[in-house]
Amino acid sequence: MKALLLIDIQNDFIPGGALAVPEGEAILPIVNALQPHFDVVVATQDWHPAHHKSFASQHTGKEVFDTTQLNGLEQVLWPDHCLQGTAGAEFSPQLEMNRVEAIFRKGTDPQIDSYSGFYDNGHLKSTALAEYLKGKDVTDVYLVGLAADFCVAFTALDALQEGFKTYFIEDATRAINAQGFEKAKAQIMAKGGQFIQSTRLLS
Ligand code: VGL
Ligand code: ZN
Repeated sequence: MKALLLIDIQNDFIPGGALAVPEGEAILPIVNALQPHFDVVVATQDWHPAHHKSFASQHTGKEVFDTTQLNGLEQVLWPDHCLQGTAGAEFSPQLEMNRVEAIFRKGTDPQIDSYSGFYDNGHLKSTALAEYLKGKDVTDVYLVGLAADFCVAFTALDALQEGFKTYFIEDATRAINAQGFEKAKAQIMAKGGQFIQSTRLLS
């Protein structure tokens, strides 16, 4: 079985949002067109409480996009984004949601950041996404969403580690940083992940 994972397609990651990914809106028609080609469609949702430790606002003397250490891991400090219950945390109104059968929220622990849909950055806690997909006999996962170099990339690495055949639909993602994306891409390919274009699935 094949699953399409919609990663963090939320207002805050789209131009106009708090942590806008350049051209983030361009993926929406592609993501919507892809959905009917899959057995299972699930979504992840970045869902932070106020005062989340990934926010630069919580670290005196630090600016947005500075880095710090958090629980022994390097942490980029972000603008406040995807606050629980706010419009920025909602899925884009242009995202087709009827086929989405489950939503996995992440980043809910104020002390721990969570890019991947499967685990937090330190692999301390699971979202149960892997078990959910395995319970549906999913063997292949296809990734779309925002941002290519953070949440989509981390989800791809965890999917590979969980033993899923992993496809990164490159034109259905956009990155915050092009160089960061190239680095992540090399890492994912080295672990067996494949990068494809949506046209391969849509024709
Ligand atoms: C993301 C930074 C912080 C993402 C989430 O969805 O890629 N990036 N939180
Ligand atoms: Zn976040």
